[in-house]
Amino acid sequence: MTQTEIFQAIQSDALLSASLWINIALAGLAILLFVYMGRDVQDPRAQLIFVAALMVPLVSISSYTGLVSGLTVSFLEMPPGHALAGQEVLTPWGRYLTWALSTPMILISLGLLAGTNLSKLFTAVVADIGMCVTGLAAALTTSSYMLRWVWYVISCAFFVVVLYILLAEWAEDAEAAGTAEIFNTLKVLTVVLWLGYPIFWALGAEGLAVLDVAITSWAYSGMDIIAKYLFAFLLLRWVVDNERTIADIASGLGSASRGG
Ligand code: RET
Repeated sequence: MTQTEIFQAIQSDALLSASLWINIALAGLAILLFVYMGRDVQDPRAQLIFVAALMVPLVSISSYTGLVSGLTVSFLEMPPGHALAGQEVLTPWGRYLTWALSTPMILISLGLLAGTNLSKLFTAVVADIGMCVTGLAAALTTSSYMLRWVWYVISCAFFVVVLYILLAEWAEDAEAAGTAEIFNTLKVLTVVLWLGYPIFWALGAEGLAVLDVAITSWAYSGMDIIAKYLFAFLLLRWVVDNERTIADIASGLGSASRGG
C-alpha cells in the first residue's frame, strides 16, 4: 500500500482520525501554555524540569503528525496463530517509536522533582527506552505469533525496572527532598496510566485482537492526554509555585548540592 492509500484509509475512519487530530490540537495548546507558564523560572533545576516537560507535547505533536499522514503507519499481515491471521492489520508503529523519546522526558522531569541521583535516572531512562523499542519490535514482528509475545514479555521486564524506581527509589528520595506530596500524586497518576498501555496493547489488534483498531487508538489517545498534558500541567504549576524547594534539592547530579 502506498502512503497516500494509508492516509486515505485513516481519513475514511472518522473515529480513528479524530483520535489523532484531537491530540495534535491539544499538543499545540499545551506547548503554548507551558512556554507561557515557564516564562519567569530562574533556577536551573526548575528550568530543566520545564524543558523536559515541554519536550513531551513537542514529541507528541510530531508523533501524531506522523500517524495522521500515514508516514508511520503500516498495514502488516498477521502471522498464523493471531486472531486476524493472514489479514492486513493497520499498525500505528510510529506511536511505539516516539514513546522512546517522550516517556524518558516524563521520567527525567519526575526524577529531577524527586531529587534522584544519576545512577537511578540513567537506569530508569535506559529501561524505559528498552521498553518502548521492544514494544515496537513486538508490533512489527510478522514472522511468528509466539515471538510477538516474547518481545512483549521482554518489554514488560523493562517496564518492571521503571516501576520499581518510581515506586520504591524515587518515592523515598522525594521524602528527603521535601517534594513527596506532589511526587506521590504524579507517581500514582503515572503508574496507573502507564499500566493501561500494555493492557490495551494486549487487547488491541496487535495482540489478542479483542478490540478494534479505532477503539485502541482512542484508548491510547485518552491515556496520552492525561499521562502527558495533565501530568505536565500539574508538575509545572507546582514547580512555578515552589521554585525555592526545587532549588534547595541536594542531589548526586552535580548541581545545587549542599553537601547533604
Ligand atoms: C507496550 C507493549 C509491550 C509491553 C509494555 C508496553 C508499555 C508501554 C508503556 C507506554 C507508555 C506510554 C506513554 C506515552 C505518553 O507519551 C510497549 C505497550 C510494557 C508503558 C506514557
